[in-house]
Amino acid sequence: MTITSSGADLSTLAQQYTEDGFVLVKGLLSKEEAAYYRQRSHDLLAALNRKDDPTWKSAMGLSDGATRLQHLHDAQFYDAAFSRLLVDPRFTDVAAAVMGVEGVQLHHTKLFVKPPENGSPFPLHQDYPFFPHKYHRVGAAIFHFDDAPEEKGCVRVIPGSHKDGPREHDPEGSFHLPDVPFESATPQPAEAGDVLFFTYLTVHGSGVNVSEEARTTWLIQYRDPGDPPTVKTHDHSLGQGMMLRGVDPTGRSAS
Ligand SMILES: O=C(O)CCC(=O)C(=O)O
Repeated sequence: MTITSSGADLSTLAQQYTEDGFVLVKGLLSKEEAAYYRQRSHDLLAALNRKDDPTWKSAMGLSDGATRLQHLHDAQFYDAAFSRLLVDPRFTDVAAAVMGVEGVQLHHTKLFVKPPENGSPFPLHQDYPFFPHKYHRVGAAIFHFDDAPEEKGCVRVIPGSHKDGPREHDPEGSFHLPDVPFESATPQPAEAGDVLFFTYLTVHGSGVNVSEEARTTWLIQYRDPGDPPTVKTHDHSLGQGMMLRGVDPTGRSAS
């Protein structure tokens, strides 16, 4: 049995991920670390002062009115604190274990702040159509830098949905799954420091932040370096292909 530095048993986490398509690792970061990253996230977004809002058009139907979302791709290219998290063994050991491989490669990262009262939801979707790979060994880890109860628009997943494989998506559309009821996904409330790992085939989304506090998360999309993309897409991400754990057995750099 291998115990992670957060106290979790790696083989149990891997079993859950295989069975359910996701696993919530409690306390992977300490509360102090989460608070530190929360502050850095908000400072970074304030310093950049970007006006673009990545709220999905298809998210409109999930809220009563207009919602807002702040984001930043590839925060590790702006602040070295995020680079350190990328190679932190507490994260990379779990990412390797759940994929059942030694090497973990970076695909991209996304910092999200859902502002209080009207933080944007994400309609249910798979990440697969955005960047399909041959063996589907691609996943996401959502780091929670503050508490994310249901009223803050926590992530929801449909347990076991990854087992049905890639779903039909409208290539011209927004890639959300309008035929899957939002309520069919199970909320995954999390505390500051928890990290939610899920496969890119797992159907997931999240609700509106109707609380009085922002929800702050950092999503790291990782993959098995031995799993090649089948479509050349989403390759603009800075640092894609960087090894986060182990060695790239293919000798191939980012593609
Ligand atoms: O952060 C969330 O609430 C969900 C994000 C998500 O589903 C995505 O970026 O694909």
